Amino acid sequence: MLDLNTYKVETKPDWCPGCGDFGVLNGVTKALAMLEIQPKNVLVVSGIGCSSNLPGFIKAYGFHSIHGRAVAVASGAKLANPELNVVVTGGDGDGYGIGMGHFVHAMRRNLDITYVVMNNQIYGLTTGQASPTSEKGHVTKSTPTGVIETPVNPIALALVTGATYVARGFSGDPNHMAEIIANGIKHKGFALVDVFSPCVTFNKKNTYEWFRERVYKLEEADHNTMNFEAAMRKAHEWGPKIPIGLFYKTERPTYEDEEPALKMGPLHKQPFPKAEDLKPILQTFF
Ligand SMILES: Cc1ncc(C[n+]2csc(CCOP(=O)(O)OP(=O)(O)O)c2C)c(N)n1
Ligand code: SF4
Ligand SMILES: [Mg+2]
Repeated sequence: MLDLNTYKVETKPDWCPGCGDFGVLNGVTKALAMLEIQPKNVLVVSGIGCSSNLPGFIKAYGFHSIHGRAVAVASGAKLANPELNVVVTGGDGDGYGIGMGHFVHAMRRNLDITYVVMNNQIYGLTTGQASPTSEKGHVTKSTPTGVIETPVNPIALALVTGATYVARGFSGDPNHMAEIIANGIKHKGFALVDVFSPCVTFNKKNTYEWFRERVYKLEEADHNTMNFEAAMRKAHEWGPKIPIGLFYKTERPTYEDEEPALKMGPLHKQPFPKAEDLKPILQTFF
């Protein structure tokens, strides 16, 4: 295991004291250290949100992109250099709202990236509007009489869309989360790690205490992570008992494996086409 200081930067996180995202930063850092991945071999990509500030707080390549586009940027980076470990970090609004299209298509493509979503069931950065995962009835700044929509179920969605590693962590248990993230990074294919990461300022409903009373670990519940139907049943458990841990893991070829343009190696190692080689291609546009 590498020293955690390997990934330390001078910039201090600007999150509110107690924000669940501290636990996620800790979990991602520990996962990289456990896998002994050097900062030069990691790219952390985010969108916009409190959670999306994370790449600024970790020593690695980073790309703080635009709202909802983190997975698209990460997909491009992975295709340009499949040797990079690409980790996407962002929020529930970023990934399951405005970024939903990219999220779904990256899963069906089975790109080899790891997506860690700090799911606080609220828009934190914009000061407390309902997000796609806010629970029905939740009174927020944008829903003064309570949310009337059914929330997105990211675990069930990931399962039906083709993610090959589907897991959930909790900021209150960063060591367990680090294991799950490390296994997600090790996994060859799209890994979703949805994390309950409480917003202590704007979500007074889904707090650390609320989760502590409810979460239990699938690893301790005799759950078969290779059984799709069992995973789907667990994905729908939401009430007095809520599972965390690995729901499902399977294997199929990644997008990078099957992309013809990558058969000759990573794009960044292929010779850049000469101007005269591009001419016949450009001619086809006239
Ligand atoms: C195109 C666009 N639309 C809206 C916004 C405003 N905006 C910034 S962050 C955000 C939501 C953040 O919520 P989430 O992704 O859950 O992150 P959190 O702050 O909760 O960590 C919104 C709506 C924006 N920056 N860009
Ligand atoms: S507003 Fe919420 S999500 Fe944003 S830093 Fe504060 S506690 Fe975290
Ligand atoms: Mg959020």
